[in-house]
Amino acid sequence: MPTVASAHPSPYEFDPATTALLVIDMQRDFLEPGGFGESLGNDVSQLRRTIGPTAALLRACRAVGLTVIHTREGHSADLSDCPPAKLARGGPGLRIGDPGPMGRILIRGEYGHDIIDELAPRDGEPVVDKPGKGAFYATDLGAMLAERNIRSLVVAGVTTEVCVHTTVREANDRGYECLVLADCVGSYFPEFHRVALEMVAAQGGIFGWVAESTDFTSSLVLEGAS
Ligand code: C5J
Repeated sequence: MPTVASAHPSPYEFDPATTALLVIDMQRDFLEPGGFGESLGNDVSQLRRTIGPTAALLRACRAVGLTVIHTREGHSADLSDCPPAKLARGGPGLRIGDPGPMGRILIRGEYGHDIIDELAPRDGEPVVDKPGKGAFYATDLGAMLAERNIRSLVVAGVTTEVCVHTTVREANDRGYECLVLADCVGSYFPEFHRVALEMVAAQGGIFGWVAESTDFTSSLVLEGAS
C-alpha cells in the first residue's frame, strides 16, 4: 500500500483505487483580481504560490489514473441559494451578484466563477458546484464518492482555513481519511494557513493528515499506482 511516510502526525497509507484528489475552489473569483476574494479586501496574490504545485499534482494524479474531482463555490443567478448574511458581506457594489470585471461576482456561469486556466478540469473529471464553504453541503459529492468507492481524500485548493477546512471537517465526520497538501492549499492570511494546517494534524490527526505534495506524488510513483 502506498504510504506518505513524512505526513503529520503519522504516516498516511492509502489505496489509489479508493482515493480521490479533491481540488477545492481554484476559481478566478478567489485567485484573480476583481473577483470575490478581492471584493472582501484580500490580497489575492497570496494564493498564487499554490498554482504550480497543484498543476504538478494534477499531472501526477492523472498519469496514474487517480480519481480527480474539482469544486467551485458559487450561487445561482437569482441568488436564491445565497443566505442573507453571506449576501450582505463586502462593500456596496462589491457583493455577491454585483457586476465586476470578470462578470457577476461568485455567480455560476460567469467568467470569474470558473476554474483558472492553469488547473482547468479535464473531460470526465467531475466539477461539484457548491453554495457553501463545505463541499458536502447541498451537493451530490457524498453520492459521487460512494459510487466510486472512495474512502480517502487528498485535498488541494483555497482557502486553507475556510473551504478546505470546512470540507475536511465534513469529510472526516463522514469517515474519509483526508490528507491535506500544505503547498497546494493557500490562504490570504499566512498565519491562518499555518495554524489551520496545525489544527488538522493536532491531537493525533483530529481532522486528518498534512504533507507536502511531492511526498504524496513520490509515493504514487514509487508504488506504481494503477
Ligand atoms: C472563501 C473559499 N474563502 N473557497 N471561500 O470564502 O475558501
